[in-house]
Amino acid sequence: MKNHNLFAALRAAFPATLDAVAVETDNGLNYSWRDLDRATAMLANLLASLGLPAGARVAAQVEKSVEAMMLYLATLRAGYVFLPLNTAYQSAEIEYFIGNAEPAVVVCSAKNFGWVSKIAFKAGMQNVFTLDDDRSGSLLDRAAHCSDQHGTALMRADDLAAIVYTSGTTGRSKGAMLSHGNLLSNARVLKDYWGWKKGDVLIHALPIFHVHGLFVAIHGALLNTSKMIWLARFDARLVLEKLPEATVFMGVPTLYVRLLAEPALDRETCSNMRLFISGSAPLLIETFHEWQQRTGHTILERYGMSETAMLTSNPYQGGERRGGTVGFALRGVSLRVQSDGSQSLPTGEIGGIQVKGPNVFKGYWGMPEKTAEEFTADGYFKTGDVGRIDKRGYITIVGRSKDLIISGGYNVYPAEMEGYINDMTGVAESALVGVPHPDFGEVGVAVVVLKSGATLEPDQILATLKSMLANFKIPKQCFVASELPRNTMGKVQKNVLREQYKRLFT
Ligand code: MLC
Ligand code: AMP
Repeated sequence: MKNHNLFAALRAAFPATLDAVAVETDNGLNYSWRDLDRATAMLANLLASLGLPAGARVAAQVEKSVEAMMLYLATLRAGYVFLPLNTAYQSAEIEYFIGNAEPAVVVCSAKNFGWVSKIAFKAGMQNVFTLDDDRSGSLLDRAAHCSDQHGTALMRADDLAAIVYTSGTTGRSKGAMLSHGNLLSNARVLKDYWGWKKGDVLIHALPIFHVHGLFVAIHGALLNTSKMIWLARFDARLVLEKLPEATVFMGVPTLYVRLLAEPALDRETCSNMRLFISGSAPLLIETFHEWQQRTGHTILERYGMSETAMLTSNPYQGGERRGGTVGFALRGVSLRVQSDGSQSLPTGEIGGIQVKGPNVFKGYWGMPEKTAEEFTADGYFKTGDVGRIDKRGYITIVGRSKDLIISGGYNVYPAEMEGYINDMTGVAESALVGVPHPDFGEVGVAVVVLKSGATLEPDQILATLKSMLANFKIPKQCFVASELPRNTMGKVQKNVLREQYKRLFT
């Protein structure tokens, strides 16, 4: 049987001599290709020594580090399923993910070991390790005793490689199950389409617990034998400092906005660069044009999802990169725009975007009914995004049918936040809406109606949310209102609230 393990393909792209630098960090460390090979073998051996069942999940909520990336690669190599978790998540959120995904291994930072291990042990898990961004922790201590030789587990294309939690289109967070075949096919298509070439150097400035930083960026660089300049976190000045040594940069729109705010950004700084890629949220046309003027480069915007990896892209060559559009469906991706009544719409008409292809996920972990709801009878996945295709084939995303706020590239799910607010003593009901924001693109604003006689202040509501939930989810403003606008059917009119607060930050 052919081995479809994604790691096998990435490993096959390592250079023949393994001495060259594969990853250079912002604190002066260099990791060679040999280091990646040996350390992933040691970590894979550690995982293999735990006697985990096939398909076991390895959950990681750790700060960004090269070792954290190695843990991901080692999980693939050993044939287990990686489950990345945003570092901002607090205990209620982690409890949900652990309860839902039932990982066999949990890796967390030392400072969180107390509460994370309590949750994990309560859920019956035995393997909780620590890993910090200074190369310390019990995971590395244990792996240090393991052999630095390890084969690559034999996988079918359909076997799971990762579970990525996303709010999806409805309900609570759902684990999108991505297979080795999903991820590898996408990585290969992007390698060709974005013209990755010998000598490319990628600035990796994104978090590695989401599709963009974990898959698009890392797979892109590794599959092309490209060095990564590894930044622990996005810092506009540091990116500017590194640009002259790099050729490829990937960012969410907020990163471009923040880079543009740096006076030192100019053509000279970007003269070595080949490609700037944006995605995960809409890139404003103003940002697109300003970038062109300041740097002489045209940002290439692409569109994707946790459930599908990348779906569309503006062309790298042989066509115009059109601002405000997300380009064309990638090779192998069938994309159509449908009406509410499931009719395919003619060119230019706006409707729901549906997709099919080798990159489209296997379903939501443990939720067969939810999975079935999100697919059409003929096998297309309903993205929850609304868009149109123009005469030339360019796809434009005009909105979302799913109630979702994308803030600085992170998803905030209004129903989840409203649930927490509604549970507070004194609250009758609430609505969370997304409004434009100059830095994050869009942010949440909460409108809360109190029960008669209650005296809750907006600051108290925000402070309570902050004590429970990931910081990026916290509404940037909260208002107490006497009622929520409703239509004749009694449904809350979020569009009215969006209109009312649209100039709050701009
Ligand atoms: C941080 N904050 C945010 C926020 N990030 N608020 C709203 N939205 C965000 N995205 C808030 C924090 O809560 C905190 O508030 C304050 O800002 C400072 O926090 P920080 O951690 O110091 O922020 P910073 O480091 O500046 O982070 C901003 C950022 C980060 C833009 C660098 O958000 C980021 O890395 N975003 C990228 C997300 C990403 O990779 N998405 C890809 C998803 S994959 P307070 O009040 O606590 O001080 C996907 C599929 C696809 O969508 O197509 O790619
Ligand atoms: P996630 O659930 O985090 O994977 O977010 C995926 C969602 O991000 C998509 O369904 C889109 O709504 C949005 N998205 C990703 N890329 C773009 C883009 N280039 N333009 C507009 N929206 C985007």
